[in-house]
Amino acid sequence: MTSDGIRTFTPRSIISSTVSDSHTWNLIFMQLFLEEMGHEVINIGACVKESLLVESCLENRPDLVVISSVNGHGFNDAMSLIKHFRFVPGLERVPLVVGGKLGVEGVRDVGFSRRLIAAGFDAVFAEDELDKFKEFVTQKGLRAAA
Ligand code: B12
Repeated sequence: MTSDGIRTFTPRSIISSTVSDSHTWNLIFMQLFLEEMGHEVINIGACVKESLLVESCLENRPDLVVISSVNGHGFNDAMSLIKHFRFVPGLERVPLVVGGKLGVEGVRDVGFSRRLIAAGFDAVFAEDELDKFKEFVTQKGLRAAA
């Protein structure tokens, strides 16, 4: 609540890479991007084991979880992650998205999005789809409101 009596909402996001991915600037970029939208961001970094991501989500109860990967193994790592993640009690419905350079064929998707969504992700974004990501965040009601 502000001094004017206006209710405030600060969405909390967790940003994580996948277990095999050691790139970090993508994570920093996504952190700043979400902070600009008013999010409190917990960036748990690169080469994150599935168990660490699960623990962090259970502890911090995020409004949104963003997985970012650019090393080319993103699709496979994300498929492995989602099979585990969605079966953890309490994490069945937390909004979870993945994006970046998910394969080794540039922006070519070859069914990645469809398969990741069928497996339990709420949305999948190509590296150049930041506008679409912003729209997703807004539609979910996850823009900070003063
Ligand atoms: C710097 C760099 C490294 C550094 C990383 C240092 C660090 N601290 O991060 C080092 C040298 C360590 C490195 C290592 C490797 N790298 Co490298 N690396 C790069 C490089 C040159 C730049 C990446 C970068 O920092 N970009 C700046 C950030 C801000 O941009 P970004 O990562 O692209 O993220 C943007 C988008 O992808 C998008 N995005 C990302 N995540 C998400 C999530 C969502 C939800 C959304 C909406 C958008 C989104 O938004 C961001 C802003 O636009 C790229 C080539 C390139 N020009 O992209 C290769 C590149 C990513 N690397 C590559 C590879 C293969 C590797 C290695 C596997 C090489 C090797 N054989 O060892 C290893 C990785 C090992 C591992 N275990 O992961 C490949 C990946 C291949 C692919 N995906 O097709 C690339 C594309 C080079 C290439 N053309 O082959 N790398």
